[in-house]
Amino acid sequence: MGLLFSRMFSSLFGNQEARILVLGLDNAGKTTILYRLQMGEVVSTIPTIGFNVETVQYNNIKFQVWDLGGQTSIRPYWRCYFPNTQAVIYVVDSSDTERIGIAKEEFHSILEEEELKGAVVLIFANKQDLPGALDDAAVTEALELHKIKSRQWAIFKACATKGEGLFEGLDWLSNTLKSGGG
Ligand SMILES: Nc1nc2c(ncn2[C@@H]2O[C@H](COP(=O)(O)OP(=O)(O)O)[C@@H](O)[C@H]2O)c(=O)[nH]1
Ligand SMILES: [Mg+2]
Repeated sequence: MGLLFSRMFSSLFGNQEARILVLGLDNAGKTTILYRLQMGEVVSTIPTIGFNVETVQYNNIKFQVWDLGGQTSIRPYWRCYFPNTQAVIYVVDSSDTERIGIAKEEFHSILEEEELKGAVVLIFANKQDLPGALDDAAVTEALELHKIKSRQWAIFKACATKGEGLFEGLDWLSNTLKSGGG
């Protein structure tokens, strides 16, 4: 599957530096997705300010992951990672109905960031295999995705542990970026 994903993203941005952020609450399945992509070595760094960032560099594209929620004092430092971001992949634990409200708030506050205004948004309604998981329509509702204005977005059901739904989502993303979104 790594080769497949690599092919999708090769030549997407030419030689231009590009960034794709993979965000969501802790336990959503972000790290699992990063490893599933198999696009290279995952490098984990903890900058002095104290949040963990995982990076996979593929050609000129950086995929970077960190957990939203929690400490508000470190948030200003997230901005270091916003420039040149063409896409945000937002991962939701669809079975965590207790925290879906927090997931919604974090989502909308990230989208308000000036430097992310042009970014395309792909949402994974992850953990579809778990009992009680909200489906894509219910996650759309819970995250209030209809409030998204003037940017391209799409939501896909996924099960990261089985690798299901990831291809479909990333295929949409690469096509959208190819056709000039982001
Ligand atoms: N059942 C199920 N578990 C998942 C799925 N995706 C991730 N997990 C599990 O959820 C936990 C948190 O995943 P992780 O990728 O570390 O989440 P992160 O905090 O967002 O990076 C791990 O135990 C994963 O194995 C999924 O689609 N279904
Ligand atoms: Mg993680």
